[in-house]
Amino acid sequence: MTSPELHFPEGFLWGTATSSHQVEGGNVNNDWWLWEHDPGHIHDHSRSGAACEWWCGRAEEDVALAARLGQNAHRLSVEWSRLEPAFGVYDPEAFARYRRLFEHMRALGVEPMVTLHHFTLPRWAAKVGGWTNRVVVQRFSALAAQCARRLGDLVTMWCTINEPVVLVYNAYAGRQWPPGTGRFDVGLRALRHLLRAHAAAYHAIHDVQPEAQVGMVFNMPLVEPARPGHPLDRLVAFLQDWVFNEVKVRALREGRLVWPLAWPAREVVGLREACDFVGLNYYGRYLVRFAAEAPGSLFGRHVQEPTVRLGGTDWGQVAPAGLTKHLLRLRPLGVPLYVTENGVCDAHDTVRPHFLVEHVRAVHRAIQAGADVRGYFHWSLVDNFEWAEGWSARFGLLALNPFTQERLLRQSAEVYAHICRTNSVPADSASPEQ
Ligand code: IFM
Repeated sequence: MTSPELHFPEGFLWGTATSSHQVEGGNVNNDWWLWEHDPGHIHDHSRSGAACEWWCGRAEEDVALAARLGQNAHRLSVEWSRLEPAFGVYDPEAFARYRRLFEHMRALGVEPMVTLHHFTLPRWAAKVGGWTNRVVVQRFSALAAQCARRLGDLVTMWCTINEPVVLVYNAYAGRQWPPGTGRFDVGLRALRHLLRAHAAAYHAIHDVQPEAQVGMVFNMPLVEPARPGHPLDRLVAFLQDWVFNEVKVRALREGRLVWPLAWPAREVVGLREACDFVGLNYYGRYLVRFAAEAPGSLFGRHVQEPTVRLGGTDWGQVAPAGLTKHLLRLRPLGVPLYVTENGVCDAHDTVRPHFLVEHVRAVHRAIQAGADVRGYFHWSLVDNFEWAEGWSARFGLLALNPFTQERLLRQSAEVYAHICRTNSVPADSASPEQ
């Protein structure tokens, strides 16, 4: 007996997500390229190198395969260091390359959702202090206007900034990503500028392309106390949830940065109601335990449940209910929602098929409960360069050998294809037929 299907609204977008530096290859003119070439920054000592060779032509092949697998959308990013290789100088060839790709996608029936900033900065922008410098905010909004002008006939959905808090946490407050400043105050300044940059880009795009849909993308882990009855675990879980999640939700709603305790709120110029949709990146849950010796992580340590730990890194735990919960938390913003990333690091595809089905069901539950979710993008289409983890973290529906560029379909690619083609997922725990 086949199980009943949970159907999604007509026109729902089913896709995968990637970002320029992680797949294009040869992005020599950005801050990450320099960072990777400094020993000690990438845990497995690998480099992005040729990545998935998207820039030199494989993007078209991979997107065509995605279309054959039933996907009708793809989220990708444009590389700022290619479009504006020197301060104020745009490269028409780079715009033309993206035009060719977006035309190809449209011809295949694959809707492009395009991110303008996904972690990387041109070297010239990094040199002047990156997101700590207001000039970079102005240049970003100028870039957004250029993109709308030169690509707006092919792209109607723009994501301005990907995961601002993750970026600030790793790059400015922390030392894991460039520039590796390691200062909380600098992190706060960078965060304010990133939100300003979003607002400025939002208005700049709308000036050129009034019908565009412009949103921001947030990574929102589910943060819960490791010992639910323990007051200090509850306090640190509350604080971490605020810093990672609540601050962004409030920023969009109120147009200002609101912190817990007695920290003063700060207005962000132009931010209020400057969002046509919100993108949610959801990977899992962190259980947090009070740790007096960890002020840098707000006195909380993440506790891993060994049964679901994949690989050596702290990816959070498989917890689809958190996806429903966060979609419903974003619902009062009153704008359409997209799951712009959701995935699992799983080279052997042992967890991913089940993970995928359970998270898609979690999206369905959110829709049933009233959230206006318009699409789901799995991270990622193909294994790619995973920042400080290098090539050791594998998120793709397609397994990639970066030395030979050979791609192999993982089983989860077929599982997802069934969901995309039928616009539905089975209601019970049986996996979709392949
Ligand atoms: O690979 C990253 C992506 O660039 C941003 N969101 C999380 C993914 C997996 O870590």
